[in-house]
Amino acid sequence: MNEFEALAQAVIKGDIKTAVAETQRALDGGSEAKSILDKGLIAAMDEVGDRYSKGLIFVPQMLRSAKTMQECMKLLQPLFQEGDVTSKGKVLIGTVKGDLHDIGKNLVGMMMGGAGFDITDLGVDIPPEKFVQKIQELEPDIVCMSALLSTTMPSMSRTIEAMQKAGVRDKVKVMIGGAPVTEKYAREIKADSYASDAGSAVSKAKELLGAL
Ligand code: B1M
Repeated sequence: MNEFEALAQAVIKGDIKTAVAETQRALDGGSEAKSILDKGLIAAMDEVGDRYSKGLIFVPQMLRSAKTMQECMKLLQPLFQEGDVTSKGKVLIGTVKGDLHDIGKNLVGMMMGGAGFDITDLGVDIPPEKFVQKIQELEPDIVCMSALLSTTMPSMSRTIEAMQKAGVRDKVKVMIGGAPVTEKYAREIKADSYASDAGSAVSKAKELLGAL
């Protein structure tokens, strides 16, 4: 039981009103946004995933919890803004083809945006050719890909191959992440970097661009 137990329970139940009120209460009580996120919201989504795996809940309940978390994140978003907001580089981000999970991707985009990167978010279920088209159009410094399903991870590899074919692979850095993704997988598919969470996505992006 931690200080965000009531918040976590509200997210698990998909009770938006209580969850938003608990998030506000935690902020008013002086809790840090990062602790609320990690110990309250993300911990709750892990529990939701466990309950789904055990057959205790089904997709509609997962969806409701996701919506609840997203509403709470709206309150936290302004607090992830870093002081120095001079542009650190252009980032293109999206969840790969076949995958509809966007909470982690949104969190990565939110934190990178807060740290001064210009973010273009392509959304979810993004096919390789769409990534390529947007790279040609926007000339980003970094392309971030998210996947939450082991079945959609190969879309990351296919996107890198499509970038190679189109002659744009060497023009951008590629960073990948998402729950089933690993450092080893990033090396296998020749991505430039892997980030396990949104905070490290920011520091890895800064490293990639030498903007530390
Ligand atoms: Co889905 N789902 N889901 N789901 N879902 C998981 C991922 C699962 C692990 C649940 C489980 O079985 N325990 C499982 C995947 C198993 C696997 O393949 N390994 C699963 C499944 C099976 C499915 C469906 C197939 C279920 C079905 O229909 N039968 C289906 C697939 C739909 C599809 O995508 N085609 C499905 C659907 C859904 C919902 C739509 C209902 C909903 C998503 C709603 C939404 O995103 N708007 C949903 C949810 C909510 C989950 C869980 C419960 C929570 C995901 C989440 O938002 N976590 C999830 C279980 C879990 O993860 N514990 C589960 C919170 C979020 C902050 O964490 O996204 O991991 P995460 O992001 C992290 C890091 O991974 C990293 O940073 C973030 C934190 O700082 N990160 C990056 C993420 N992207 C990054 C990109 C980067 C860097 C870091 O770029 C550089």
